Amino acid sequence: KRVVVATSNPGKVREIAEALSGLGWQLESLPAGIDMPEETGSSYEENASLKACTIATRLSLPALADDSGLEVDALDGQPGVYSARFGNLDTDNERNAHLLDKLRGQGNRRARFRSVVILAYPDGDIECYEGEVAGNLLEGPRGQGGFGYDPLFVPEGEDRTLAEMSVEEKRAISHRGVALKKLLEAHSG
Ligand code: ITT
Repeated sequence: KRVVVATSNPGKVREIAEALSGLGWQLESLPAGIDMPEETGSSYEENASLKACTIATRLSLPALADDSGLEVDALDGQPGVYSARFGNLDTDNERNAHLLDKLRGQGNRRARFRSVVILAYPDGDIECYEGEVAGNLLEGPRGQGGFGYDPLFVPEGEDRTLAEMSVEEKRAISHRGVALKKLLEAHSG
């Protein structure tokens, strides 16, 4: 079946395509001229549903969206749903530097990524899947893979950052990988 991947983030497109390759769905990116809606919700679930439902209705096709973020214990869970605009900064590098600044001298480096994936249908039906991964934040970036805060984040039980892993390795343990595995299982067999 045809499914639109409703995201403007190329890193998410890559990870979703890899994780769902076994389903045999025809995953399509957003057509030119179709913009993502503004994220006005206050939770991952609200924002994922807003993104998936808006695009599904607009294109009359099933649409898959992810809303995700990084929750840092020492910052009381920030940046959370505001991870994409942390510090009002425009690039991953600037946001990573800002996060390191905020955590300078902080011994508690615990954090987790959370993802809510929603598959919405034009008739209004939705399916919702969640995943999370706990870990620790380094004091400087390592690795070139992934996107966002990946170069700073070492998952629990690992010694490499998510940015030092392949797309397959990241999928096996990441918040988004966990959520997408649930979707995959719900649609296999
Ligand atoms: P779309 O809304 O168009 O999908 P976005 O990047 O704005 O793209 P979000 O609103 O869900 O997506 O923001 C999520 C932000 O959280 C993202 O920009 C990163 O800064 C961070 N993030 C989420 N998942 C991540 C991951 O797997 N690795 C690193 N950072 C991640």
